[in-house]
Amino acid sequence: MNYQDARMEYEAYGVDTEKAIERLSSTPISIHCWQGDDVEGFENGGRKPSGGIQATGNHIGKARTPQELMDDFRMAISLIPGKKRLNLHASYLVTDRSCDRDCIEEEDFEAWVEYAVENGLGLDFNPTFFSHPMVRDNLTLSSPDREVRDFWISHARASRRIAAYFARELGTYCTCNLWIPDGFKDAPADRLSPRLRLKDSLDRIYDGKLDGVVDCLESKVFGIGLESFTVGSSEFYMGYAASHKDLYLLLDAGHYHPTEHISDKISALLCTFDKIPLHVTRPVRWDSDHVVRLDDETIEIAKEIVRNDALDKVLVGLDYFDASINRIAAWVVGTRNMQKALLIALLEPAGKMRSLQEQSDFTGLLALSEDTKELPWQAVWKEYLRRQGLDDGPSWYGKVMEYEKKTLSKRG
Ligand code: RNT
Ligand code: ZN
Repeated sequence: MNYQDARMEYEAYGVDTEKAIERLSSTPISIHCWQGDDVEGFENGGRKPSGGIQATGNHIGKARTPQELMDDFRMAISLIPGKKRLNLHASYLVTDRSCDRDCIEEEDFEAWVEYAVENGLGLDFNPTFFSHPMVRDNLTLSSPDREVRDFWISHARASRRIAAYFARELGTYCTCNLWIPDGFKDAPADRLSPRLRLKDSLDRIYDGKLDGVVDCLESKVFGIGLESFTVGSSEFYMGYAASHKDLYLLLDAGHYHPTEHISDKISALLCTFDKIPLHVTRPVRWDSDHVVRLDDETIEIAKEIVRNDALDKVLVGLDYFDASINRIAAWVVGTRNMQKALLIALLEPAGKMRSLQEQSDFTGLLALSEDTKELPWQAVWKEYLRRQGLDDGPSWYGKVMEYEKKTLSKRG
């Protein structure tokens, strides 16, 4: 179907496709750097992820150096429409200094600022609390060992300063997201003490607002090897964030019980918070971090953002790492799927649906929701790609395969 016909079909439902395209193009997606190298980072030539997370698979062409990761990411974003941000971890520093995580500085990330400017990207940031010898007995900020806690507090504080530096240099906000693996494999005897220690550590980390930094806390339900208890649970961080100014709860789609969905949590948090950072990912049976598909939950997340007029409040970030497939394709497919979900949501006759609900006309609501599934959003998507200077067909995949053949396959 051509775009003009699609536009008219939507008009009959009171939906303006031009507005939808416009809004989609101005909505940034924060793309995670760590899909490119299986979350290894650049310290000591890269460290396999630990701390309850795992990248499985061994597809050729993992990025091994900052240059390779930068090249691969540039390739990926050349095939992704719209506004993009790059989400970095502290372990991706680019430096000749020998500095441990408690001493990282702005200069260790200068190369990324240059890269961001060159490629028109905003930056987001994460302190890295995993894959490091100072993670003792799977504990960091909640460790009973004061030396361990102090080390990680210094790391978090240094990370916030780097986030402020990114915000300053790039003239856009920078999220600084704290996720720690802390937990126990088997049932603990004392759940409270580690949580009180974590609370105390957070008090020492967040001792004042930094310009441009959006401080986030990411909760989790369990990790591999840490199945019985997670110190930083949802309730823990929600209570902490809600009772502190300028702190936000980050929702990761893989960090809840399998029948719980973050799409339902967005409106709940909107009642209290003016920002909601997300990690959109796809849990398959557990927090497996599969590439985001255009599935029901991803669409529902997008609808909850759009219906509640929260495109400026919900900060959409991605978080997955599949090492078993071409990593550039993983970036392109997952990011485009998030964008397609947002487009589908932007094309919903939301006002009409809301008023049917308010009138308790649930038959009408069911009929309209199902009828709108027949509307030609794909024609609008293709038009969007063309306007963004991209092919509207599957040719992107050929380009990725060519890059794999020419570049990725030469890597050892
Ligand atoms: C882990 C969290 C966390 C990490 C990244 C690498 O379960 O989801 O966000 O995936 O920080
Ligand atoms: Zn996450």
